[in-house]
Amino acid sequence: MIKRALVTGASAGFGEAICRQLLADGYQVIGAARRLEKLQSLQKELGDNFIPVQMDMRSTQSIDQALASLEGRENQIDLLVNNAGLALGLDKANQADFRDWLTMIETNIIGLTYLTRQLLPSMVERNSGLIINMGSTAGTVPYPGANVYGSTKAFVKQFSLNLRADLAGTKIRVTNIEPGLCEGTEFSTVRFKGDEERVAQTYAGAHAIQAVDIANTVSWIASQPEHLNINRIEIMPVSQTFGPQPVFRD
Ligand code: 8X3
Repeated sequence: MIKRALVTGASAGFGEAICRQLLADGYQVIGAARRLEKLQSLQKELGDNFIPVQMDMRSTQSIDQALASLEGRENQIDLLVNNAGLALGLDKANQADFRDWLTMIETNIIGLTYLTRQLLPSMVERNSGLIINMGSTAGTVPYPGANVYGSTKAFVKQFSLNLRADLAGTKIRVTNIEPGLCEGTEFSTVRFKGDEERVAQTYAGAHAIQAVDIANTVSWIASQPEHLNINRIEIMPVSQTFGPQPVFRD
């Protein structure tokens, strides 16, 4: 039987690359994102095994509507890739825009947990499923300006591990992917609110992770034998290590 995946944040970046890879792996892929027209033009390229669905992760109502439009397919998701998420700003906590914090919490935490909660019962009922959450090295390694972004990803990591605890005794698997510095996606353009010069400065010479690297990782996790659970997988470019030097000030 054909396997079915649901990928959030599917209209660009990691999500789009993950959709392409899963289609190549033989999945039927439901691609969810806010920008329906981008998904529709992807469908023209990718074919009917790619099913676009409009979903705004900041709205539980939008998630409900999206799932209701899937005509029962939502009850047979073999692979949920909770990829949608964002970072906004790199200001210190005393200067950050609280609305940015809220947007990150709503998307990275509330949207992700709500969608997962909606899909879990059918997975448990079928005693089958794989959930891959998009965490970040920022969920483990603090750095200046990561404040709420890093904290949301720490939540995603611990939520993934706690899901494993709740799902003990079932065949459902959960993995947290924790990428470090990534380039070539909208992530940094969004973070720096369109300031392409700042994006270029951030990634100059980094030879950072590419979306296709993460898509390959998802594909590898999903192809592991059913008795194995990859709990966490942390990935950095070779050029990145563990945070900046401390700043001393008299
Ligand atoms: C993205 C990794 O290092 O830009 O989650 O925070 S980093």
